Amino acid sequence: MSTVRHNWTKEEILEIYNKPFMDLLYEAASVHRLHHDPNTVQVSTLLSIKTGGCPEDCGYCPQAARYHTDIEGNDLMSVQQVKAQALRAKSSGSSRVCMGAAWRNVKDGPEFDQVLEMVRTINKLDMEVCCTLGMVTENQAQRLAEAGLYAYNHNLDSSEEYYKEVISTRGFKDRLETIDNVRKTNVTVCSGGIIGMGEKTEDRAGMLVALSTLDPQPESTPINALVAVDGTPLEDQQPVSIWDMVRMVATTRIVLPETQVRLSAGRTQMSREGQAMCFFAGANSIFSGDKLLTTPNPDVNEDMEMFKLLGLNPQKPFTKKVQPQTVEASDSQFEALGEKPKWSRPEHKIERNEEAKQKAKALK
Ligand code: SAM
Ligand code: DTB
Ligand code: SF4
Repeated sequence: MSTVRHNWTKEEILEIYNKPFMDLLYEAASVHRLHHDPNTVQVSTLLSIKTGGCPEDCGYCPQAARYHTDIEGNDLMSVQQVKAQALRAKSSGSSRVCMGAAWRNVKDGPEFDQVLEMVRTINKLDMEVCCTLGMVTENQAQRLAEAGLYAYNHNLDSSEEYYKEVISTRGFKDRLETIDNVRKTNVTVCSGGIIGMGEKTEDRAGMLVALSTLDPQPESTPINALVAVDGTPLEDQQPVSIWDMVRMVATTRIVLPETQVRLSAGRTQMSREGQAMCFFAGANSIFSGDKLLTTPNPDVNEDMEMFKLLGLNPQKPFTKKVQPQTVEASDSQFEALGEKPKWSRPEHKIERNEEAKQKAKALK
């Protein structure tokens, strides 16, 4: 019988998060060992296939067009460019490629068709393919599934309450709806969030309530520590302490026992000792490659040295679920519907987001 619980309360999760550190670590490591090989860590490579110029106002994000950040924007990459990057990632020991686009949502048309071809191409390299393209409809999720997509990343990012303090251009419910649309296909769900945005411990627990009560729970959960980028509304946030990071990873492991918990943004601020504590507490995946989407990440060789030092082995692709079959575009059963879904635009004002926007205007 499965021991996965879908009825966690915020109080229960807070009690776990606030346990004496050693008790928390011991409990998380015990849960981890019941469900996973503790010496295997999945290695996933991020690829920003379309960078910058995003219409959304996510307070943490350097790719939002309205803020003034130093990133270089780029149009959608070609399938050939993506294939070359995927081959590089494969040869460096990565089993998954996660392609990110700075879009609010997917729109049917030539660009989405190009992304579908990227999915087919990488799946044929026998690597797991993940996409994070913003909100998707069920039909779009089915088309991604048919192309051979293994996972779709769509983060809840924080608690429902704190979400409103960070983003005004869409609502928390939209995020849940996209996750639901992905769930209707055989694509696995990757959903997690960010800590260090000024949220309270209650919000971290609230996010874990939202993730753990999903049934089934997400197959993977990235835990990002905010990378505070100059020009974004959250530029002045203090770095997350390693103790908070370990507590968050450990608590996530306990409430999402079967999920792959991924150390995501923020690893450049973490020592090897800190990361080792996270792996002990149940993290079993990393983003590798010297860049995340637009910000730095540890060097691949350094990561491999760390794996050697800790006796960790990279997970082979399709260990958790069989490889999806790729259906060619000409044999597709799902046509583009050209839907224009009414994703919400709450448009409430967030003072610090407005300030960052005004500052950017003044600099232009
Ligand atoms: N545009 C799509 C979306 O927002 O769903 C996909 C790309 S978006 C960059 C993917 C995720 O990256 C966000 O949900 C957030 O969790 C994470 N992220 C973005 N900027 C970050 C930052 N500065 N620090 C930590 N995580 C960040
Ligand atoms: C996730 O949870 N973290 C990744 C991935 N999913 C797409 C992105 C992190 C982005 C960090 C900021 C940047 O590099 O732009
Ligand atoms: Fe756009 Fe995604 Fe960045 Fe938000 S997180 S601004 S939706 S790229």
